[in-house]
Amino acid sequence: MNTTLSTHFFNEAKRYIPGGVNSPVRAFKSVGGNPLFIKSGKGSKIYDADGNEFIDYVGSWGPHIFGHNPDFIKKALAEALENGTSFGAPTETEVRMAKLIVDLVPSVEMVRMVNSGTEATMSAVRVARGFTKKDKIIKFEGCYHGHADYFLIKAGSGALTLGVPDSPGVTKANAADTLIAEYNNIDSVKNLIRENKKEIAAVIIEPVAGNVGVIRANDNFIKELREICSEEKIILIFDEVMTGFRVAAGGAQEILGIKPDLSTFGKIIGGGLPVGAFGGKKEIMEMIAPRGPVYQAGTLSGNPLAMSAGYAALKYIKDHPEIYQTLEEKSKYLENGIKENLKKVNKAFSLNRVGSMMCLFFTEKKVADYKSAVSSDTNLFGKYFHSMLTKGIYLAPSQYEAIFVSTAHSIDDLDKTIKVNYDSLVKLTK
Ligand code: KE4
Repeated sequence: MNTTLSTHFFNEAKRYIPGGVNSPVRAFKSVGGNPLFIKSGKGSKIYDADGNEFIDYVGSWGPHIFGHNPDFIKKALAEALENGTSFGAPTETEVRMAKLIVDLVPSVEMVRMVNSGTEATMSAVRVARGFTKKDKIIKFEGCYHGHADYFLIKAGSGALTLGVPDSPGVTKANAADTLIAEYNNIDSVKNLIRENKKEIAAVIIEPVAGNVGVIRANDNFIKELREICSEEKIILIFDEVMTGFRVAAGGAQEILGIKPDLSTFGKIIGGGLPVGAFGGKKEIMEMIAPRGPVYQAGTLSGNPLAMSAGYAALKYIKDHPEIYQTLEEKSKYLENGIKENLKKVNKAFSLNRVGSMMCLFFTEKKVADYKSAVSSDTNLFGKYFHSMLTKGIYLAPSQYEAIFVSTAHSIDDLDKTIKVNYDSLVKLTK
């Protein structure tokens, strides 16, 4: 595979940008080799600087549920651009967007738009602390909530991938207020609450973890977590930056049947542009400035271009709820194909899937928490990643990320992926 231009761009990028990338997980560090510089995308395909074509399962890490550059989002953006890019003043599109999010997610009574998932989770924790007048939070080992200081403790995603789940630069004082529980282990939560009586403002959780591979919260666990938070007056925050509008129109909270107090969103709600949001109970959200005393702000929050792309994406979801059935069928088809291949090569690697997000773990352990996830053979994953890549399948360059099926992936795409998966597994396991 010719990667001359990508290599040239990467060498140049490393002179001006730390690690040559603007987000660490893009650098291929854990899988080896150099990242490909992508030039364009359309539907299920992306094309790199050297003209190589790939079936893309990263989808910009989740936003592209309809595939790359769908015409209806392009059209919405073009129309918005005619009016200008940004005003730093309220616009009608923001009202339409807020109403649509409130309409699609029953637990959200009010919502504030921001520019990334990190801003959303960071702000949700701040308002939970302001509302409860308590300082500590509980997060779960392996969950990733963006790069705000108080989350970079036992974090997932790129932090886990690069082996820095606890980042330098996070002060001891900050870390002291973040308590770590074990995913799907309700006793670990009960112990922390007992040891920190009346000091815990919030529990933040990925209701389907997508940054330690893919792990679904067990029904009993998430139900008990909801009950404990209510009893202890702890704000339950569902971080749905990845799962929001991905696993269902109402997110993971719809499929789990649990109502959090606050939810955070990102990715899909921007239609490919930088958008995050946090929302939930009115009495909590009214704590936020200028309505209340908890400060939160952003120059480009609710940006008209981003709102037009995001609104087009969510409006399509509202008007076409059947896409989730389509995504389920396509994702099940891919899952079954890979499971058939694993049987043929006599390998019982774990494949976890929730809707159109999934992860093939290179471990034969059942993966239900951080410990079982990190038993995966990341070297073998790296070889698998490159075997798939050189045959035209672009996966997330990390064992601890999800891959995503979009409505744009055709059966031919899935059949090719299943075939290349088989050839790669044969090569790696003989
Ligand atoms: P951003 O600040 O990257 O928009 O969102 C942070 C975030 C928060 N919560 C969850 C559940 C998330 O998955 C993320 C970001 N996800 C990673 C991919 N696993 C972003 C990719 C990257 O860091 O480049």
